[in-house]
Amino acid sequence: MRRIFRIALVPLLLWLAAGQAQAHAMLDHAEPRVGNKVASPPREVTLWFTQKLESAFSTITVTNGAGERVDTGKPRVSGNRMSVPLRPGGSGTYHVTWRALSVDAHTTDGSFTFQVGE
Ligand SMILES: [Cu+2]
Repeated sequence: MRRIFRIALVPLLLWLAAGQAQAHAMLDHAEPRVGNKVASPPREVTLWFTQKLESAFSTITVTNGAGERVDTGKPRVSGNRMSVPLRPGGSGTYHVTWRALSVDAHTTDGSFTFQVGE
């Protein structure tokens, strides 16, 4: 009895672990694109994820070349997309830091940069 239970349990746990890993909201792509250069300061930053997001607790912080915050606060979440408006921040290296709570209640975070040139 105990042995049968063990045989059944191991594949079940592996299957659960694989399912959970796939369910995390990872960054799929962004606009402006990760590492790219754009000519003028963007009016917003939009991120697309591999999973739908919960709007509460999902955040985007953007700083400009001078290290000043240029995001205007709470991001808009729609399905697997999250975006935040920016105020004018001039040229330089922009840093985007994001934190995402996916609908399966797992949190992921990350950061990337893009360049704004004249
Ligand atoms: Cu997950």
